[in-house]
Amino acid sequence: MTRRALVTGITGQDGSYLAEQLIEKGYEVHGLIRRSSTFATERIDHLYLDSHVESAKLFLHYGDLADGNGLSRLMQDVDPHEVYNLGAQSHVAVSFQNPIYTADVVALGTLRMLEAIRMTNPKIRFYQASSSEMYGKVVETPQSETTPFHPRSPYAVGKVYSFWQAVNYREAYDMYACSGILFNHESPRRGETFVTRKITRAATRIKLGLQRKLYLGNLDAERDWGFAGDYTEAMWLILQQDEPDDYVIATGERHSVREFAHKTFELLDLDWEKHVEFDPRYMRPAEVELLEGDASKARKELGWTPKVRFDELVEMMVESDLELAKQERTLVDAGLKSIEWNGAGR
Ligand code: NAP
Ligand code: G4F
Repeated sequence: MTRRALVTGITGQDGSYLAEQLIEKGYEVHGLIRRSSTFATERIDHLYLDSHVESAKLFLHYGDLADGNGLSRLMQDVDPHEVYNLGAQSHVAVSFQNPIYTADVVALGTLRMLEAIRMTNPKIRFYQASSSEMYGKVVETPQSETTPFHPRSPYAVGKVYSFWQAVNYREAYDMYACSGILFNHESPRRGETFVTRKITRAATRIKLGLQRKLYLGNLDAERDWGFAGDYTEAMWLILQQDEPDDYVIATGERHSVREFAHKTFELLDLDWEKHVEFDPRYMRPAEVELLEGDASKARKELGWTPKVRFDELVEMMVESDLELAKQERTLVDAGLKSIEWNGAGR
């Protein structure tokens, strides 16, 4: 029997890796997408075209986590075996600017999904994209499943709400609802306003004379950065267990934003201090200073380990963005594109 998965946030970084992996495993994948005036399916377009997944099925449906009726209808139409709730306004800094919208999507959106499942078929397995941001002002290091939460942004508060809704639906209605508490994970598909991709995009453009400066905020913040493709494998594993549970997914290694910038520019034979400038606009009203995860439960119970480590992750992102910058340079040299000189405000 073909298994069906419904993925919210399928056009995002994680959604694209997860969709690829589910299709490879033989799933029929259904994705929720938002209507916009331009196409936003760049990260998943290849799934229609790759010959090795020719026989697989990917179906996209318009909807929004803010529209509960639409979610219920979709749940009935798709009748999935597994639901992965990855959709979110996922940018922490933006959540300070749009707190109510963020709460609607990140917090109530999860509740709408859980209700749609409960009313349609409570046997559906549900994965919630929980976040290490929930640990916020950390009370211990490393952080594990037993570490108390202290969220530091509207986004993180919304994620804590969703985490507890998933626990409550598990306990109250015996539903298979789980959270992966994922620490930061990156890739060449990472959104360009998150700090790692912002750095690799800028450094490679600087290398090719397409940009002069990179403006950043807090260089001292430390994160436990892994590779998104490894982390989406963990999402699937979490839904394959006999009993539903919550798991921390992390590498157990932390590095500062400064180290990430240093490593990136070093790979390009550039001195990062000559190109990086401080811009107070990127400071947050409340900061999460450090995150480092203890994924020993996932290692023991899921058999999950991260394959890609920090150095390899930075190399992978630099290599991919250098290719993009070369393509851009060709267009500029041919007079088909003008140069955006700096990255301020992005
Ligand atoms: P992302 O690249 O920002 O993707 C977010 C996805 O959510 C996009 O597909 C976006 O659609 C969709 N979305 C936004 N608002 C929506 C709405 N109102 N209704 C339906 N869909 C909506 O995020 P990601 O890095 O892949 O992360 C996936 C999930 O994991 C998110 O929930 C994030 O909060 C969580 N998480 C991420 C990390 C990390 O380090 N990446 C760590 C822990 C947890 P559009 O393409 O139309 O914008
Ligand atoms: O890359 P970031 O924006 O990621 P952040 O805030 O850690 O959130 C990401 O990871 C979470 C998991 O822990 C996810 F839940 C969330 O959805 C998202 O994917 O910022 C990382 C650090 C922060 O401390 C920030 O203050 O980098 C610092 N930073 C310094 N300069 C910057 C910048 N961040 C951004 N985005 N842009 C800057 O110029």
